[in-house]
Amino acid sequence: MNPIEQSMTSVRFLAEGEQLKCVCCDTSLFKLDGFCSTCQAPTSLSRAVVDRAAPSGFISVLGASGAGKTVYLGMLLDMLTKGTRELQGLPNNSLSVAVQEQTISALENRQFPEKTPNDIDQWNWLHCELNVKKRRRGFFDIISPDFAGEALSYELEHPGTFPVVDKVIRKSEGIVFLVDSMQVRDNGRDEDFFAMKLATYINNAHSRKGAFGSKKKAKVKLAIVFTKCDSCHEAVDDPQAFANANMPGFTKYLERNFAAFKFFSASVVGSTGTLVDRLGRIDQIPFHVSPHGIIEPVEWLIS
Ligand SMILES: Nc1nc2c(ncn2[C@@H]2O[C@H](COP(=O)(O)OP(=O)(O)OP(=O)(O)O)[C@@H](O)[C@H]2O)c(=O)[nH]1
Ligand SMILES: [Mg+2]
Repeated sequence: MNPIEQSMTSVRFLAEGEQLKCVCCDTSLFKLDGFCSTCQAPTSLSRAVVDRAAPSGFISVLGASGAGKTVYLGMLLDMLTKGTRELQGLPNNSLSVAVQEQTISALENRQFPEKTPNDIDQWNWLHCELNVKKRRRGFFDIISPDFAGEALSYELEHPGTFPVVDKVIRKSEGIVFLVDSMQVRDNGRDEDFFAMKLATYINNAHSRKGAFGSKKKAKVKLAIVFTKCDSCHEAVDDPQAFANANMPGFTKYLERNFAAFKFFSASVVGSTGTLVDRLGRIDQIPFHVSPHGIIEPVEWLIS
């Protein structure tokens, strides 16, 4: 929008008494469709949150490219929709349904969903109404974008390139931090370094000062989830011990800087096969869907 268009739209909206703020970064929105000019969150999401008038909170799902964010989010939404003993959820916009649909349809066709593109306007944003049976005020909405892992990595190296990452992390009350368990087992130090970089970024976004300027531990809750545990049984029995053994720098950093964190293990499929074509391209084939440990991190975060 050019400056003249923007001021005309602003005048019109102010005249109509309409004032909508971005749910992610609080920028005033002067268009009913499209994306926020600061963080690129879809305007429809902000409108849906205002219309619901229920308490809402960001729970972001972070992790390197290939850690399993899209698969995890899609399966999480599917399980919440079906409902568990403690939680019942309902997707609140078409983008949320798209996350669920892409994952479930792909898995049903013995495929994994496509890699998330780096263009922010192609990301899906999950907005799910939760009915938490144990909470006194039982209704709570959770919001999370399906980030592209490469965009996240780029933002860690060059802060400010993807402002949406910073805005969402600052807004998040809880974070599901996905780590590929197979990569940790086979290539531990690289994962350790990436996880430390991401934890430092989160810590900076949530840093707090105590008395006399001393630094206090960040209050945001971190659920660190080892994904793809169907292929890495070492991480299933005791995820904390697995982390201590394979990601020593990361675990020490968490102990020093975060007030609440817990390790989990998860998988979406029961087993996978590897397909190599004549050109040497490798493809993973999910044999059957058998979710494990998907809901537990979210239950812990909102408890
Ligand atoms: N064995 C196994 N593999 C999985 C599982 N979940 C995901 N994968 C594999 O991990 C790959 C990446 O999963 P995605 O969910 O697309 O990863 P992502 O974090 O969204 O990646 P980006 O979109 O690049 O950020 C999939 O294509 C599968 O090969 C799982 O539960 N078990
Ligand atoms: Mg993805």
